[in-house]
Amino acid sequence: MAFNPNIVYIQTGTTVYWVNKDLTTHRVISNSGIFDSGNLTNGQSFNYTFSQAGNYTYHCAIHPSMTGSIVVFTMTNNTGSPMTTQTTPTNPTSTNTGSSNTNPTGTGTGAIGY
Ligand SMILES: [Cu+2]
Repeated sequence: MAFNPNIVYIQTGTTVYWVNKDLTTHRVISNSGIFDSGNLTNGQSFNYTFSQAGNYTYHCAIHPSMTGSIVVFTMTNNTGSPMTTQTTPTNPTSTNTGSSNTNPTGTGTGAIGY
């Protein structure tokens, strides 16, 4: 008897479902006590949504040798800020209209390579 998969990696906000595919009753319980499925008989399921990053270990209350963990991470971009889903451009009107090319002042035209 085991949890399969034994370790699950998810992003914050993901709901994890446990389904008892065994004929034996099992009970998923968090080691820290944040979730408890109660007894699950064959075919019954339990779900829990992980909203904070962390490593959540759990076991079966009936069979303590059955253990597993859920690793919850927050996806970040390269600035370290949480990624957001952007539906509209934040800056749809360009501020660079090409004025640097259309309005050359021409005062430094001979400066290169003197
Ligand atoms: Cu069990």
